[in-house]
Amino acid sequence: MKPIQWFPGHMHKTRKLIKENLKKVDVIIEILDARVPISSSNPIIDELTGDKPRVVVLNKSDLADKQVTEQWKVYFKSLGDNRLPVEVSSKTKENLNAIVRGCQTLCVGAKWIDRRPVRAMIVGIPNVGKSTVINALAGKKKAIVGNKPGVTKDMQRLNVSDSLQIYDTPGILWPKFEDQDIGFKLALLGSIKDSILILDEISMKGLEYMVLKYPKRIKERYKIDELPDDTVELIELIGKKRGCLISGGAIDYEKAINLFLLDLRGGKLGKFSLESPGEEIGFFSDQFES
Ligand SMILES: Nc1nc2c(ncn2[C@@H]2O[C@H](COP(=O)(O)OP(=O)(O)O)[C@@H](O)[C@H]2O)c(=O)[nH]1
Ligand SMILES: [Mg+2]
Repeated sequence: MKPIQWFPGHMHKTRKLIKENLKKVDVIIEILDARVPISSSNPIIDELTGDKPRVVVLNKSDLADKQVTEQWKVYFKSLGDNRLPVEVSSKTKENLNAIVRGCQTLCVGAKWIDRRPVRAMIVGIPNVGKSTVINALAGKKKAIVGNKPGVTKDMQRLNVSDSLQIYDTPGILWPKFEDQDIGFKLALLGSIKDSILILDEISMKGLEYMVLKYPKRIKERYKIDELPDDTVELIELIGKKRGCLISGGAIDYEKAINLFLLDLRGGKLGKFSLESPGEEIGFFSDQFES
């Protein structure tokens, strides 16, 4: 995965294209990563779409904390009648039909509903699973996978069924930049490569978060009875248990933290979410303590 460069010119063009194309659709299908529904949202969608009905897709639910995803559904529902949150996994194809049903539900009563399919536009930042969703919905029909960073293309149209027609985002949408915490969470999940230089520090924060939310998993995975308060000490313990050593027998911290990161991303620590409704933002960007 190459890092994506966000040029103001492209962002401006995408914004304009979305605005134009919004007029042609009845519904927005907003794809979010269920583990980070706020951090994986794009800031212009709320601003541009107004009252347009929206299916809020909490995708990758196979990786997310089920209980937290439930809370997110309640949260998104509370934002208004024009939003319909659904929880899906486009990878395992679980509950995919909820997207199709959701589009229908949001258009009940429309005067054209018996005459033509619902037209929906799929939007979302890179790596939330747009292509996987489109392909899964398309079944054997052909759809395009993969992003070409910075390239704005015409909308791709796809007939999912007699009742639903979907269009792909006309351009690449960017994550929220204003908050460092957001970039850190996306980097931890491997969804952006921008913050790679401080990935070790971000991983430490990730470990701290896991200890806070899912202490049992850490204990079980690394066979540690009592978790130390200090994260550096914990890394040391993990390194010791897993034989992450440099010559002379000292702990290889980098190797140990990387092991944790691979475990986290590889699902070895179970399903987890990195944000919950009402939780204060700032945990991940908090000053890294040494
Ligand atoms: N576990 C899991 N992985 C997913 C899911 N949806 C997409 N992915 C993975 O996330 C990555 C990005 O997906 P992609 O469809 O290319 O995202 P896009 O950039 O939004 O089009 C790929 O490695 C997918 O296999 C899902 O529901 N569950
Ligand atoms: Mg894609």
